[in-house]
Amino acid sequence: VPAGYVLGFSDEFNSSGVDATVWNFRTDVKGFSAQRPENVAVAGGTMRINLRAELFGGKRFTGGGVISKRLFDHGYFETRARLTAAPGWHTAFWTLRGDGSTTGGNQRVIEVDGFETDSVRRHNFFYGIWQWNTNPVTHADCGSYNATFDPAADFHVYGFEWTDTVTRYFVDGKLVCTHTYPATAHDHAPVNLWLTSIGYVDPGPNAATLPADIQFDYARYYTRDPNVVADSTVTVDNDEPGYATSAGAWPTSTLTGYQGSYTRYSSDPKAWASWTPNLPGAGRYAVEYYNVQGAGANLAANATFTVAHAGGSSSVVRDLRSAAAGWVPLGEFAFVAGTGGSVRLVAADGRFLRADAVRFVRR
Ligand SMILES: [Ca+2]
Ligand SMILES: [Ca+2]
Repeated sequence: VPAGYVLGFSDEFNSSGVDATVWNFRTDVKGFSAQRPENVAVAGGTMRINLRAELFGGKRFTGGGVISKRLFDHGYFETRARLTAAPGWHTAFWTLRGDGSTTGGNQRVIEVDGFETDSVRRHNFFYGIWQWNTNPVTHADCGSYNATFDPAADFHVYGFEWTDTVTRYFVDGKLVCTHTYPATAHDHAPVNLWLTSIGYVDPGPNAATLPADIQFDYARYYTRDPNVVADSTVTVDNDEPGYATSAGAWPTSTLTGYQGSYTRYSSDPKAWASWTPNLPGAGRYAVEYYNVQGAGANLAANATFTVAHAGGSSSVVRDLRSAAAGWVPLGEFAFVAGTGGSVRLVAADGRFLRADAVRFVRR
């Protein structure tokens, strides 16, 4: 485990049966196989993926795997696994947002492959990052590592560290590949963890070599900050750190705002307010402004929000007079970690400017 990390999650697979509160099953049909929950078992201290020759889902073979129900942010992921020598199988320890029913779909943003390996060349581990929400889809390759051992003969430890500027890949604790990139190169949306094996290697699995199996001894996730959760929402309320206004009078209003909190207003036509969050990780966030209840007639019809984000600055105009009370969406933007992003509000028509909370919801 790289320095500075603490354990944030683990399943040691030491129970009897797959923990349904922790894992979904891979159930897609892809390549040469259909994936079935029936092929996954936890017993004897490991999670076993059984690989079979059977007719199911229009395929002649079945594989499977588990996908974490929870999302993960940046961190260090590790497993200990014994692979298979049966030909035709593609096994991976990897991340992608999803529930196991498909590897496609619009929910996917980023994929980080902690290892992928094909059983026919199973000593060859390949690594990379896929960015799925761009056109064209991009693939940043860390290259590969050729192990001197046979991964099907015994268990070995496989780990990868993922941050907003680097991925590092480890085998048996040894750093084998380092891939650096600018913090703005990828959208670092949270991901689910996949431990899976499917028939995917030409010319396909061979029934004479089946059944076979893959075993995983554990799945562990380490984080730099145990207080950060992947779904974190950062809210900056008025008078909290990160909130600022123009000089001059900003009286406290009798109108309440976010969670019944107090709010401020200004009638100065040159007034501005700004909110600067301290974001736990780089990635895409939905930005929302809290529109104060009951303030309609005094509010700006063309309130102008300037959102400073990783890709530059965007201007968003909202009619707060006709908007409902509560959270008003300002759009989704990519941010770097820390205090580099902000939202600044001016009221171009000189009406009241009301300042309450702005929140940043991790996508
Ligand atoms: Ca175990
Ligand atoms: Ca408030």
